[in-house]
Amino acid sequence: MSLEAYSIIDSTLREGEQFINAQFTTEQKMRIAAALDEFGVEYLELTSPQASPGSLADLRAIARMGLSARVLTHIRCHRDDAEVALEAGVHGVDVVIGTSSRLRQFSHGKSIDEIIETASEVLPWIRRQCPDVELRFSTEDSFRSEEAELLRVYLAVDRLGVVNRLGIADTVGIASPSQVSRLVGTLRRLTHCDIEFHGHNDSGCAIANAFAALEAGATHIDTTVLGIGERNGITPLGGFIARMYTHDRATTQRKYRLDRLRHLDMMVGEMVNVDIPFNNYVTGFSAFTHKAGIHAKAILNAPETYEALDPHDFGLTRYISIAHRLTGWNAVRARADQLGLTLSDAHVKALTQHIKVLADEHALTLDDVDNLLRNWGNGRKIAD
Ligand code: HCA
Ligand code: CU
Repeated sequence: MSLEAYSIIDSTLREGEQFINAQFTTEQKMRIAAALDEFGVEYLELTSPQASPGSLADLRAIARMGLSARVLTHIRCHRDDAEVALEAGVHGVDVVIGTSSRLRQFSHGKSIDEIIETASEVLPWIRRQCPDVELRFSTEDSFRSEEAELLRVYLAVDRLGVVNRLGIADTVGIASPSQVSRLVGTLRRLTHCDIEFHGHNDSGCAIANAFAALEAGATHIDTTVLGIGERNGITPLGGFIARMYTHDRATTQRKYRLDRLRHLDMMVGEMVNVDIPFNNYVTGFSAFTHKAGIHAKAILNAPETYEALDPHDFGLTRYISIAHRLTGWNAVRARADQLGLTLSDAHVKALTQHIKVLADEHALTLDDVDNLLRNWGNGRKIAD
């Protein structure tokens, strides 16, 4: 299945701002916006201008940057919010309202009929004010909402004929890929709108759910850099990109500047004071490391044997570790070649056995192995 015509809505400047450690300055927000734009995301979603005076000023500043990415802001289903948002000069507004019984009871207190009534008043009003604005309507906690009620809301909104996109939100990160697929498929069949998916990662399905949404016909996926957001966040941009690359490498490379991913992860990680996890998609320190002798041999012959992602496409390099008991002679030979040493196969094989014995006794470093290689390479076989 070809998945090319989707857009990324990066919400680092909205959902990401809800991450516990995030406290972006205006200058930091502008740097994030510029870096995401350079990477090639199609949209940036920013915090509601109603949140604080600074949020309004930052929204205005970023809307005026003249980026290729379209600037959206995220607002409640209120006329007041919409009015301020439209005055800020955004390309689009992402309107959200909670539909689960919990949110209806504990958040805004509205019944389903009242939600439909509010949406039927606010959305056409926005459209009248701004005929060209991109308008999205989303339900919060879509997957813990009663399905019949949820559909009643979406169908009523679709019938208004003023909305470009319907959003689905897995607000507490409990949906499975098959649930996402079913709901997106249903909306595809029953409505005329584009479909956006926003998925939290509480139970580890955020990337799989985003992919399932696309396969079922979604057109827009929400991400944040490193996945930052409320609690443990949403679909991470890098992980989503890794997924799309393994699905269709050429399209992913055409759409996005993959070599900018590391800069984005590092920059945002620094701003929110977190290290990039060792096993992070693409940019984790072990993402392109290889250890076992059997792996190393195949990697040296044909890297794709054990690499679904080519590090060079992301401006990165692979690392083959040789200083351990699982090492193999092909990898040791490659290191000798790197160091410009001439050793016979018999020598390399004997040295590899020697390394294994040493590594059983104590941890070795690459320097230790390099010294052994140099000594053996010079014809001086040292004792230990
Ligand atoms: C929020 C909730 C939200 C909204 C998602 C959306 C969620 O923090 O306001 O507008 O699609 O996860 O439900 O982020
Ligand atoms: Cu969210």
